[in-house]
Amino acid sequence: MECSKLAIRMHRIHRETAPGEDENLSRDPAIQIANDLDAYWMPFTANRQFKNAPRLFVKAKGMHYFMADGREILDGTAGLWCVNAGHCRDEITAAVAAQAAELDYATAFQIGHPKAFELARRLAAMAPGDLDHVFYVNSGSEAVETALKIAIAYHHVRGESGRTRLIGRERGYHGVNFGGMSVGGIGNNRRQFGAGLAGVDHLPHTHDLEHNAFSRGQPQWGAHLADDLVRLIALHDASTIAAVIVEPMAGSTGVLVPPKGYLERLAEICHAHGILLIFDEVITGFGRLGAAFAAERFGVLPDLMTIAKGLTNAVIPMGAVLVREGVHDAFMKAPEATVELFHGYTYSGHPMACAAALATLDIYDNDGLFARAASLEAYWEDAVHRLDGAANVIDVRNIGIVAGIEFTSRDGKPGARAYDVFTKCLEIGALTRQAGEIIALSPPLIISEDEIDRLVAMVGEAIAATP
Ligand code: PXG
Repeated sequence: MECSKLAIRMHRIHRETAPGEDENLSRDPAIQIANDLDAYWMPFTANRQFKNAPRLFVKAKGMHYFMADGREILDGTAGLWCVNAGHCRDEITAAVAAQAAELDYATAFQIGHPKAFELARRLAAMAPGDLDHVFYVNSGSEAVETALKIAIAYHHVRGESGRTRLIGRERGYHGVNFGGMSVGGIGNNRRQFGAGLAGVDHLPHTHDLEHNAFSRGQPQWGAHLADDLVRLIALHDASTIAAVIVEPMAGSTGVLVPPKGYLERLAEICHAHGILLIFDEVITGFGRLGAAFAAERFGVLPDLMTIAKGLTNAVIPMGAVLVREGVHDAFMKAPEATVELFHGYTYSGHPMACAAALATLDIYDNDGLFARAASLEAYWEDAVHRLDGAANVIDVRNIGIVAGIEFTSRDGKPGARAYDVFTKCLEIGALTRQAGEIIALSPPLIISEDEIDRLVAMVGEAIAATP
């Protein structure tokens, strides 16, 4: 049965037919399999709420998804901040298909394959400063774990084994593995999982609507919040601190744009105390802020940078850590037969992922997508700020091709209003992303001005229809 029809029947059967109620349907094996919505435990999803009213994407092209019932949905979030070049690009599809036929898999341990080296060279050339070395992983979460391990190991190989402490930031998101969860600053992501890593502390977040509501681009207020690092250094002593990790712009907690001067100050304090600075650019990398990386846009060079998502246009999972020359070279002083870093994954530098990434980087280059994002930013900014006066909206903020729209909460139900706006948007025809009481927008960088207008109009209509 065609996928979309199957999905519609799944929905209907699940809602209307108890098991065994319909003899004809239960004899169809395809339906029996598809009818089992229970087996799939969905990530970051209210599973029972979803399964009572499933939403299924069955196809995508360019700026659009297509739902099981045939409706076209304008992708206002580039999937999950990752499909920066738009969906189902023929060049990537062809590269992945050719790679699957030529070299499906090769171990990355003690043996290489050409595309892994080629991609590393391309990424090093693209990255700012001397972020010239690339360690491959398969996701943003793995990139974060890897960066944290490299930071601690860096101090170890230099004889400063006492530097094991890690500093994150409140409202930071660094994936879901134990290191990333621990340095992350989201209560809900930590609550169920015990104490996490020992020796972790957090900077305060920079979100303050009293000072920064409705800012366009970087807010003026808040650079001084970086000075909290001085307090943490006084408390723990720099000799115990390995690294500070922040997202240059926090994405998943609702688009928290760094105040002017904040990242510069953070870098200055880190460097003065021998602490490595890690930028988690899983969301901000690959054009999202109108430059290859946020580090370039803000003119602040971290020691390590994590990337994923837009690296392959999300076609094949892949992440990486970009490492500065000096950090990498500290590992290269041991005898030649030494494995310098005892770390890696079965799928590090997977040939299919490398092929997808190379084809993706070609598209970014050929279509000039980062420059396109930069040139669209002013139009995007004006468009999203049309929502400034909308009902229950207490903030609209933006940078690059990203916007966050924040709502007042209904009594005792934080997040409920934004969730309703998200579902209403989908009904109307736009995919948005809910984060607490915020709706985040981050469309593919191929979006046209007309599509920006339509996206903002649909979000406006959804807000107006949401009590
Ligand atoms: N770092 C950052 C900054 C991220 O945004 C990760 C690490 C983890 O990446 P993986 O590939 O392991 O998921 C992310 C992921 C949201 C949302 O709602 C964002 C992410 C993941 C899930 C939801 O905005 N970003």
